[in-house]
Amino acid sequence: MKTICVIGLGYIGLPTAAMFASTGKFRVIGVDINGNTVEAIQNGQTHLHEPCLGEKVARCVTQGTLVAQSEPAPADAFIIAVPTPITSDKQADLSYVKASAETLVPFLKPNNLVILESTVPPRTTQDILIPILAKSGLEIGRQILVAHCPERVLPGRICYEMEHNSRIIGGINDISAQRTKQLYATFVKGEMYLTDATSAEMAKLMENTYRDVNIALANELARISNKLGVNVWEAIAMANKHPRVNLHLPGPGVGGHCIAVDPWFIVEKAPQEARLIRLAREINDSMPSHVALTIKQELEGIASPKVTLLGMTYKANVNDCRESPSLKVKNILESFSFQVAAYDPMLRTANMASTLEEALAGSDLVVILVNHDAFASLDPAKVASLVRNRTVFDTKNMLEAAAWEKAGFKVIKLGC
Ligand code: SAJ
Repeated sequence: MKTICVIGLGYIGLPTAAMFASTGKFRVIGVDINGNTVEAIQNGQTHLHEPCLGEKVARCVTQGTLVAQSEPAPADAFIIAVPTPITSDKQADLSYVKASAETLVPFLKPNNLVILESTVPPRTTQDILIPILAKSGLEIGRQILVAHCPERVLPGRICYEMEHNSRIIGGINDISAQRTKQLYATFVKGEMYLTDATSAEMAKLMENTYRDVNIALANELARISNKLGVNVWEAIAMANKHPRVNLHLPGPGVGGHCIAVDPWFIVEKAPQEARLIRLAREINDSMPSHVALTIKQELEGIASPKVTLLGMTYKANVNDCRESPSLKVKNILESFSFQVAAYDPMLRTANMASTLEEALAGSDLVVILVNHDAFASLDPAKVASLVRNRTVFDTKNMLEAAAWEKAGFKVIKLGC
């Protein structure tokens, strides 16, 4: 049986390890520097809220096909799936990628395959990964095969998409790409497209940049529509009836660890040329303050106002707060000295209301920041009975305005 060593047991590494382990064809060693993560997985548990992942991990650990530990071990293939955040000056922080590559050098042996899954700026595989692996003294491209195989799965649907999405496989040479394809073919049902490592890095960044620029366009259209008295949601729905139009939707900003980050990796490599990409980032980053200023305007004249923010995660139906626009809205409102109550059915943290009732009690403005399924069943009459002032600001167009107006609410929608 072949052994795969997966470095990094986060949102991508753990599901990847579990998918390989579930095939029954491999012994998978998951490695993480976080002792709590390792311990949880050793006990068959996972800290990630993803459909099917928990039971998959538990089953693999019980069957012995997946083990977790804090150091790498000899293996046939190594997969690096560690975070690549950005620094405060919007440069890719590759320290985790570099450190992971360094830790596996002592374990490399001829005929090994090393795959980088982390999202990285173009040329990282060639210019950073290969020189580190070369410290093994083995010939890269012949004795050690190397590929960049970017992950493309959507949080909330990770297990399904990992199996069914197509994949881009960027080998440093043809044999590296072929070997990587063979490995992933053990569980991937989607097409696999072979290319070189740098093109694969660029293609991954282009996917998220496409979405970021499209959302920035939607956010700009929302602000224009607001000025012109147009309902942006209806206008976008109608424009999207055109067979070649697919406008994305406005909102309080773009969060998550991917779309709000990855476009900067292109800007970093080509700052003069990446003008639209940079502007889109700036537009999306300006949305939390636009939302906060709309709230401030609405509360003018109310002494010591209380605002209730519904939804603190970066998007619907996940429990992930990274780069969440809601947190930025909350911080800005607190800087205005407003009383801010935050509630999220997906999260339980100390600085948030533990019940919806507590968050709504005595509120002057209720703001929907995330379209969690749970909010679709909010009862306007019940909310009306708890708040002080009946005003609701819907940044995700999820509330049925007529029902709320019937319960006495003033309904404000972003982009209307
Ligand atoms: N958002 C909008 N308007 C929209 C769509 C999204 O404001 O029309 C916001 C969301 O609320 C959220 C942010 O954008 O704050 C990002 O959410 P998302 O669902 O668009 O994307 P992620 O970050 O969860 O996952 C993306 C996916 N990329 C693409 O769809 C091209 C996923 O497939 C990638 O694997 C993932 O990034 C990644 O890891 O790179």
